[in-house]
Amino acid sequence: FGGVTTAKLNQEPPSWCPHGATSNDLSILCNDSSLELSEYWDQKFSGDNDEQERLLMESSTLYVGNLSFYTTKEQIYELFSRCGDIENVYMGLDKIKKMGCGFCFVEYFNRAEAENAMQFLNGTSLDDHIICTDWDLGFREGRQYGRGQSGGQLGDAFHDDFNVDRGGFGKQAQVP
Ligand code: GTA
Repeated sequence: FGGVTTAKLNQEPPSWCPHGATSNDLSILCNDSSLELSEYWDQKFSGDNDEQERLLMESSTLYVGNLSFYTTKEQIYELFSRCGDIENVYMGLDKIKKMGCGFCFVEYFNRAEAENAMQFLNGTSLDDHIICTDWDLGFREGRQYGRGQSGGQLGDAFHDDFNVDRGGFGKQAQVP
């Protein structure tokens, strides 16, 4: 399967991953809690909370986080198409450098395929990164860009561990 690696599990997902299970956790094989909504709420969504919840409950789109900045769209297709037919993949981009910044959205043709991916791919290792999946309310133009001041993901400005594939230490951690 080309660049996809799924066996190496020497990392924990970051604490900010919306769903905490890793592939070491057998509960993801049979526990529907992996399908529950996370606590993530898109602050920039223009509708109200009820509408956001309704969209999440009906969605066939997943947010995928903690990717290496170097993971390609082809690798995402390769891994996520194991769970169903993919309509689109939108790679997350640093809004200044226009380069990968560690997340993407995967749009399936139907909800059942997206549920498969939530159950079986959350916690998988891809490019030596334990990736995390979350329900998403649906891709809109602009959502592919990181919202942090430096151009990347907002959360990357605050992590305090070293991760060269995600830009080293977070910006805040670099401040003496
Ligand atoms: N469906 O979990 C997610 C998710 N995340 C994390 C990002 N997106 C997500 N979508 C779903 N589920 O389209 C989407 C966003 C956007 C794109 C890039 O990815 O909807 P972003 O990561 O740059 O910005 O988004 P976002 O999502 O607005 O940031 P968020 O989640 O509020 O903050 C991320 C983390 O940063 C927080 O959990 C916290 O750990 C840290 N953080 C943020 N602000 C602070 C702060 N002031 N102090 C300390 N830590 C902070």
